[in-house]
Amino acid sequence: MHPKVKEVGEKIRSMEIRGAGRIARAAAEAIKMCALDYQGDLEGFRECLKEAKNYLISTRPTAVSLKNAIYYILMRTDVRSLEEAKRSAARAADEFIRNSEMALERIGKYGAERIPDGSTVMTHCNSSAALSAILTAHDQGKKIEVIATETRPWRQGYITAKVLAKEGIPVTLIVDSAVRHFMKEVDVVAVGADTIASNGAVINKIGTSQMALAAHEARVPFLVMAETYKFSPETVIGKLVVIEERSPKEIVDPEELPGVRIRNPVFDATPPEYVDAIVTEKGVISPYLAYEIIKEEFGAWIERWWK
Ligand code: RI2
Repeated sequence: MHPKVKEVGEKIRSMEIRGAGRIARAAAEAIKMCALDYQGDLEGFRECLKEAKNYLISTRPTAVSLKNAIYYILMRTDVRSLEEAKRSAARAADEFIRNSEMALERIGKYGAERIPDGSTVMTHCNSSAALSAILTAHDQGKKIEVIATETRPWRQGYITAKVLAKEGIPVTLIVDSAVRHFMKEVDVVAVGADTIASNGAVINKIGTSQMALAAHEARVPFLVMAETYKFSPETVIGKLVVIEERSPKEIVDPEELPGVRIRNPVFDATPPEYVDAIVTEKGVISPYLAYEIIKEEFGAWIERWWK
């Protein structure tokens, strides 16, 4: 396997590279390298890319962004000559990365509209898309405060809190179990997404669905910031989103608790009825429009999956 693919795959698996958008862009870059460096015939090229695809996808099973990024490239290599296929792969990878960065900017703009001046925003984990909206609102001169959850076991909330503090945004870090306690001080919740299913369910960092429940109870708007490549075409044909379970060692050393079963699911599903809106680069939509987005963005792919 191409060394870059191996390296990126290992970093994604170990979460050195993490975040649904970031892993997608890193995978696109790795596939590009793999394509450009390939020596051999067209058939071998396809095999090589397929091997890279299967390996990269296996590293994190939940975030569809990873799969969508790779398929975005592979779908564009269906050409007759090797040289053309290599060029198409490189072009598609660059295009995916550029579009993904532009999407983040757009989401920032649209999302900021939903963050009022003087408001307190609650966020979970570390989402570039949610941060884009919060930072844009701040840049627009809005006086906002943020409550960020720690996000056990990886504590990605520390990254979020540091970024916000560096920008001069007042930020309070809380433990995940304090979400409901603080919800009464919150005006809007903004989180990211790893995958959005065709029924509008949002799969995001474990704890997101509890936050959505608490927001629903307190009548606080619950917003999800997600690029359209976080929508899952596979869910249209009935596949269920696999929730990744990682090593219990990420929580505690099992030897400290003999006889105790420890489980570490890293994502959960928030049903659409708890989501007020999904902010995408194509606009702010109801979660119930997920199927439409999937059809528009991935119609051709769905056909392929059916075959
Ligand atoms: P952006 C992360 O997953 C979090 O669940 C976060 O909310 C989501 O990806 C989206 O992140 P992890 O890789 O794409 O930390 O918005 O497990 O950056």
